[in-house]
Amino acid sequence: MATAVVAQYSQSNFAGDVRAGLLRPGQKELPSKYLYDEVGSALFEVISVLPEYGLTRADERLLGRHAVDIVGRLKSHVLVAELGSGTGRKTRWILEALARRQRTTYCPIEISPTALARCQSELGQIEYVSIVGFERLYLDGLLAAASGRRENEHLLVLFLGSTIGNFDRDAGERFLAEVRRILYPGDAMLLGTDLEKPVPQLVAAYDDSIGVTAAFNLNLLTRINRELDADFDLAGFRHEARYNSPERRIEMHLRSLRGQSVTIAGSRCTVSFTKDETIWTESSHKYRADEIPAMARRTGYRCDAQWLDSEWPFAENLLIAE
Ligand code: AVJ
Repeated sequence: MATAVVAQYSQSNFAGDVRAGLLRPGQKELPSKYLYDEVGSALFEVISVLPEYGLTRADERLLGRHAVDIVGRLKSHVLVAELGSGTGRKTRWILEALARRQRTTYCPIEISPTALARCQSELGQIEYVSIVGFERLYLDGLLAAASGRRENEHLLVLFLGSTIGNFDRDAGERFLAEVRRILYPGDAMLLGTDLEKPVPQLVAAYDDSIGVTAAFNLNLLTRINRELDADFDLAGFRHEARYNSPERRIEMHLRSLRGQSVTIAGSRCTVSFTKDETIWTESSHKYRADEIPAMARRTGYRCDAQWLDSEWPFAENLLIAE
């Protein structure tokens, strides 16, 4: 049905974040949100269908199987806001289940304009669903979407795909608490979390045999070259996925294969790398099913229900704001 996009302005500071992350003492890092430019978002779509990467399929399987049960646990009249919708493919199940009960407004919140456009065309045709997209960072977008809620409309926040795993554990909890401050008691959040599994399986999921994840990671350097007028030599860096057991997370790094220096004109800096030094580009934390209800309680929710996939350990968690 109706679709619209609200407010497009650049909300983040790529040049400044690159400069800060590469000049900091110790481990160099880049924020993982910058992986998702047009090419990065397209590569992630490919990753999500790789045989080694079962996460997205597990998420979608759970939503497909349990959408009716999930929706049945919500109050009537919900406004749906999705954090990092991507192309919105998995969300169809939830929207269709909701639209069977009532007219529904869906607000995808997404920093990638191409992903947002795809989401709007993918989901724009569902009867009784109107889409209002927000090209914003998560909390800004959620505030904006929540301000459009009608009286006695409850919010359902979708945070799928284990995107929460990109935050460190503490920051993930702080984020849940910040979302909670925007919610009213009785509002809901559907949280997808990837669960622990054998390390070789996890490493393969983030270092696939045909190199799509490697391209996804290295694309960040081409993006810096293009948008910030830098001279990274792509052949001088290699993708690496490692499991950090104490932290229970996969880390993606880009390893410098030799001593080298790189000039990033748009960030007004030159960065030097020693041989084998890495740039840490992403973390993907893994959870135990029983730690989610505990996280929920600490951040102002109760975990009303949890659905688990048996093929690829993954949990869909329905949190209700207390
Ligand atoms: C989209 C954040 C869930 O962490 O598994 C996939 C991103 N990175 N392969 C993840 C990703 C490398 C993905 N999330």
